[in-house]
Amino acid sequence: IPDRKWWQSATVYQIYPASFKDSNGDGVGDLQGIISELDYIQSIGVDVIWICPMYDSPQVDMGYDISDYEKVYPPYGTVADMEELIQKCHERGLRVLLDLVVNHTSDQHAWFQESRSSKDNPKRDWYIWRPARYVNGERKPPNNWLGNFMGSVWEWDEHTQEYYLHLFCPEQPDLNWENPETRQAIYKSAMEFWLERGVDGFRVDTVNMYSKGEMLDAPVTDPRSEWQFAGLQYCNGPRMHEFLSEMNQVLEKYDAMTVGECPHTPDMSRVLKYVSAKEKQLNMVFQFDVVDIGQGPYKFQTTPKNYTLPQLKHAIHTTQSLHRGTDAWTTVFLENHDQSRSITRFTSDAPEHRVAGGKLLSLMMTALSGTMFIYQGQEIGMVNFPLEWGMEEYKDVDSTNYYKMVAERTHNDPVELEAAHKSLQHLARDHARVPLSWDSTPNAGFSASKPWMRSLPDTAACNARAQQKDPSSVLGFWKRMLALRRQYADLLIYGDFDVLEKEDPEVFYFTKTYGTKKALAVLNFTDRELALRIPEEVRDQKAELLVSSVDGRAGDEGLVAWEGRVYLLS
Ligand code: TEU
Repeated sequence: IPDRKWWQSATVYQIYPASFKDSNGDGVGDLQGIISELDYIQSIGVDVIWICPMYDSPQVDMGYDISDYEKVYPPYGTVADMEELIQKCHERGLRVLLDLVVNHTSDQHAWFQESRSSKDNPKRDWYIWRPARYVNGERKPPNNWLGNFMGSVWEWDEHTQEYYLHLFCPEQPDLNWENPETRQAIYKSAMEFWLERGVDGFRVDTVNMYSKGEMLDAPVTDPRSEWQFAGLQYCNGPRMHEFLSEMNQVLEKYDAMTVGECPHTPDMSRVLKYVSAKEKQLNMVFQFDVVDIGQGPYKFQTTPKNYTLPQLKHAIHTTQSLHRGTDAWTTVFLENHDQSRSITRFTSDAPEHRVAGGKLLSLMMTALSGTMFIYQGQEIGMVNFPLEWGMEEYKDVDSTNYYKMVAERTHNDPVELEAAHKSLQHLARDHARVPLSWDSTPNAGFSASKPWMRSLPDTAACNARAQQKDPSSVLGFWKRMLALRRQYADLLIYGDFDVLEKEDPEVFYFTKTYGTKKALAVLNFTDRELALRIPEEVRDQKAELLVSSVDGRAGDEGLVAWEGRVYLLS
């Protein structure tokens, strides 16, 4: 089929450099660590690696606060190490994506240092500065928007007596995309510098936040707070498509691929406009329907695990529908560095179920259409922190700021603090950021010394080296499924998705259709045995078992706990 693109059938492996592999024993992962494990990465059966920010940074938000796009964070290595990594990947046919973080920089970036130095500095307008408003003589920020990491999105600057905008930490001031000079500087420094060095594309951070619109007050949804959720206002602003068209001209010169992060976008026609091929904006996006499941606008104020299987089906249906009858493309992912572990969230991390849960989710994902993304550790079935771990193990600013906010708001009410801790046990970004469990030696074989984050204790039950030798492991199953996905690409990667039995709370049934070919997935989302029931719509067809997530199944017997199957229908 001539108009298929290489990135459509690709599987991308996401690497978090701080926690992948430490080659020099300082407790922090690094680029040479990644280079040393390219055999491992390739053995999974992936085609592309995406490296989370490895740029120079004060690390207030783990590298999403960049102080120099053209330098590497010294504990990770150098630009020369990056060149070596890109070359070694290309030699083996692996492509390389970098994280493009250009909604904001670090406050330590030279651009912001100049911008904040005086009101008439030529770079003043490269960031978003506004005067205060005064209410009853009291100084107030320009609007009531809540930042992603708690508190106002506005920071007062004593020196020049104005506020600047930061949708994330105060140390992450937002760039002013309205200024054409700023945009040119971004393209040159953050994009062309690395495209010239051979990178194959970008995962584009917070890509729908560049155009801020009018910045009016957000409606009050949390009466306890002065600051209100404003995601629906600062995402998808009026000039987004114009900015992305311009950015795409740079990308096109290098034939670079893009996957944009697209939070707070319930309107599917907006999503479609970003990823429709004829619009020439982005190749694909990460929608949040699945990972935000069960959450309102306030992530940690949600009771953990309060979602139902019908909700999960609906969320998956939403993202899968994007490419149906359109010229758009979609993505498949359950984890990344901002999400807790999928086995814990969507199945069960109890010792007797975690392997089955990991395989069930692997089978589900590999049967969905779109470009597939696997996050480091997911391939071996890593799970969330043990419940005994205290607050001192949570290092992420998203987690610690939330906990601090609850402490302040409730004057350290132990019940409220316990609830906050519980919520973090389920949803904190920290769970994804622990060192990868390589083997069962100290520090999980990640580093020769104490790692920057504590490694998981259960390395005997879950580590990469043991699973590499064991075809019945979660890793063994991923390898098998990725090969099968390639073999049945028409159905599994490009097929049309339909949910059957939408309201069934225990079993997820879906079909994939491509021309006259058809497959049926049957997934038991409970920890109990269930009788096999084939939905009426497909009951009169011959079903041949293609694969089960449990070894040795014939296909006509009941489903064991967390078992998933794919049948070919004819
Ligand atoms: O995330 C942006 C984002 O919209 C969220 O997923 C965010 O992590 C969440 O609101 C926090 O609860 C991206 C990066 O993936 C994230 O790691 C960065 O912290 C953020 O941008 C700022 O660059």
